[in-house]
Amino acid sequence: MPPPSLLPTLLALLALPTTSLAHSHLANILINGQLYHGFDPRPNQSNNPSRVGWSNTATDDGFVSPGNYSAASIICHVSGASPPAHAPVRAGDRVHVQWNGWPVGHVGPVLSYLAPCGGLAGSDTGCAGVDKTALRWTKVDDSRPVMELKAGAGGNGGVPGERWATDVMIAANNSWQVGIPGGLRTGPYVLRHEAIALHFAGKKDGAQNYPLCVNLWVEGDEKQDQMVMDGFDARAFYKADDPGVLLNVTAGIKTYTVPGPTVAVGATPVPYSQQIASLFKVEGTPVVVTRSTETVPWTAGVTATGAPKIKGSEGRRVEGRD
Ligand SMILES: [Cu+2]
Repeated sequence: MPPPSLLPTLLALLALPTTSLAHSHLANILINGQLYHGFDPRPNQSNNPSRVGWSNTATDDGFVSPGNYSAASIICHVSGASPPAHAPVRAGDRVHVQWNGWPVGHVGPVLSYLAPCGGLAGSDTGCAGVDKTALRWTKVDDSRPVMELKAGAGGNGGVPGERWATDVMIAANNSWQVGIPGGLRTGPYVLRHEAIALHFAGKKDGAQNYPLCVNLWVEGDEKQDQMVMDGFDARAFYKADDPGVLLNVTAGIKTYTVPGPTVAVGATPVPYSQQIASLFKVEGTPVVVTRSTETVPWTAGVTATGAPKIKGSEGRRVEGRD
């Protein structure tokens, strides 16, 4: 505990929007009480080989700018690359993703998209083997209303504490629950979870997108009607002058226009009132995909991405038991 005289200074520092400090990444993925690992891009971090979070080269824990909205870095962050492992989840479950903290000043929407990997070239290793530019996305959550004006706050909307989606996320221990639609069919999917920080969005190219990807293996419920998936290319989601990414949030705004596609029919976003912190109970066992349609539990000897082809076979080697 610091001396009382220092406290106001420390609190003021915490509230400052920072340019180079205190960005973030997805650290943990929690599903039904089980923990799966995200990816920490900062230098000298040891990342779990069985992580389900895609790697990236944003070593400053930073963001993608509007100037790169049509570049590959907007798909799954800078040089995003799939790990071999996938976190198992049932259609209809909730996936709880947790950031490594979130700065109070970084207000904005929290968005989630899913893309199936099944059927794409390379999907014999699930999402590990596919070309990310071939992924086609369906929006499953746009955190609407994104900003909920506090009653009696005088209409000074836009500032931290006015119940932006990011305020709700911070209150839930920097986490967000993503509803996995009950109508998904069985197979490998990439979850693209994205927060957009708007504290500098009043100037062109000032918004900060944090698009982080996670591999899931969804067990579908065949009794459910199958959801119709959309086919959006992430490089066409946003434009630098969209009203949801080029706006001054400190100016007292009353409405906010969510950027990107609309949420798909059949999606099951989790409302603010149900966004709660959750704790993991045990470490989960991710799976690797074999023969496109089946999985095996992760083992220490698993190799998938870039593994040499088995001689005389078109199939990739997806597991190696030493
Ligand atoms: Cu930041």
